[in-house]
Amino acid sequence: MSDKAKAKEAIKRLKIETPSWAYGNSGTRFKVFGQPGVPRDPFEKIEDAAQVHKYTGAAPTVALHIPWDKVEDYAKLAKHASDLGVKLGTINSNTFQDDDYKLGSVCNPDPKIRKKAVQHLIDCIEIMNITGVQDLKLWFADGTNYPGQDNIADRQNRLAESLAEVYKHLSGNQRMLLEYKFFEPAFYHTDVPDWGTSFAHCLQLGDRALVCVDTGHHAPGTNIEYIVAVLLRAKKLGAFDFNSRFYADDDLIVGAADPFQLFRIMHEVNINGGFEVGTPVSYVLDQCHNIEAKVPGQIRSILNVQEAVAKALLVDQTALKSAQQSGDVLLANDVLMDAYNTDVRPLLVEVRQEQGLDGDPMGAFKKSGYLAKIAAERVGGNQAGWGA
Ligand code: PSV
Ligand code: MN
Repeated sequence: MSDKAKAKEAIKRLKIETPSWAYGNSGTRFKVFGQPGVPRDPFEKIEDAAQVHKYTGAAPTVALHIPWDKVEDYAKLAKHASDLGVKLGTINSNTFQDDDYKLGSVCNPDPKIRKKAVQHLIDCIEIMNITGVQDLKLWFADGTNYPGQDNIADRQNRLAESLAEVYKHLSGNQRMLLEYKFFEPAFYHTDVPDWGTSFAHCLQLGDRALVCVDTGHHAPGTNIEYIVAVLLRAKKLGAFDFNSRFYADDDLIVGAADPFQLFRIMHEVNINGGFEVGTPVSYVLDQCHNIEAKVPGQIRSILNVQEAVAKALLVDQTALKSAQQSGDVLLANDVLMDAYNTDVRPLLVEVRQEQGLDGDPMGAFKKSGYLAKIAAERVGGNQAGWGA
C-alpha cells in the first residue's frame, strides 16, 4: 500500500465522539446566549449529533453528561441513538453542581459528601451497564481557593480512596478515564492538576484506569505532545478531550487557536501507535459553541481533527528517521514541516467520496436546511443548557 493509501485507510477508521453538551446552550459566567432550535432534551441532542455523523461519517458516538442527560429509561435513549445511526458514548460524571460540593466532592473533608460523590460515580457505571458504554470519564472540580484551606496530601489520600472504591465496580471492558486540569473552579490548588497526578493515581488503580488529556487544560506554552508521547509509551493514554484555548479553558473549536499544536500532537499519536487498529485511545470533542451554530460547529471540529491527522499520517517516516539518526537537525525539522504544509483538503475530499459522503460536509449540511427545520419545530419547552 502506498503512503497515501495507508493515510486514507487510517482516516476512514478514525472515529471522533461528540459531546451532548455541545448541542445545548452554553456561555460564560457573563451570559448564556440561547439559539433557535436548541434541543430540549437528551433525545433531541442525539438527533443533532446524528446529523454530524451523517455528514462526516466520523462521529458515530455521543458522550453523555450525568445528570444533564438524565432520563428515565437509558435503554430507550440507546435505542433512539441506534435508530438514528449513532450510539451512546462516554459517560461523563458531574460532581460539581451540587451545593454539597462547595469544598469538593471525592476529596471533600466530610466523609458523607465523599460517599455521595462516590455513589454518583457508581450510578454512572450502572448507566454504562445498561447501555453497554465502555468509558466513565472523571473530571473533578475539587481543589482549594486559599493556602491553608485544607491539607493537600490528605486530599490526595481521600481521592485515592474514593477512586479505588469506584474502580472496584468496573467490569467487562469498562474503563475509568481520569482527566486533569490545572485550575478552575478552584484557584489556589486543584486536586488533579496535571498529567503526573492523574498518571500516578491511574498506575496505582490498575489497567482499567487511564489518563484523559483535555487539550484546553494546560498552562500556556505547555508541550502537550510531550505528555502524549510519554503517556502512550506507558500505555496510559485513554482518551483525548479536544478543544482549543487562547487564554483559559475556552472550549473553542479544536484546531482553531493553534492548528500547528494539534498537528504536533497528532504526529506523536501516530508515531506511538495511537491510530493503529485496536488502539485504546478514544478521540472525543469537549467543546461549547457559545456564539456560533452548534451542529456546524461540531462538523467543523471533526474536519479540523481530520486535517491534523491527515498531515501527521503524511509525514515521511523513513526520511524523518534517517535525518534523526544522522543528526541532521534541519532536515528532520524540514520533513515534519513539509507534511504540516501539505494541503490535505483534496485528499480528505477523496476519502469522503470513497465513503459515499459529500466531499464538503459543511456545505452539504448548510444546504440540507436542518437548522431552519429545528428552529421551526423545536418551539416551546426549555432549551437544554448547563445544568439541564
Ligand atoms: C470542565 O473543564 C470540563 O470542560 C471538563 O473538561 C470535562 O471534561 C467537561 O467539563 C465536562 O464535565
Ligand atoms: Mn474535558
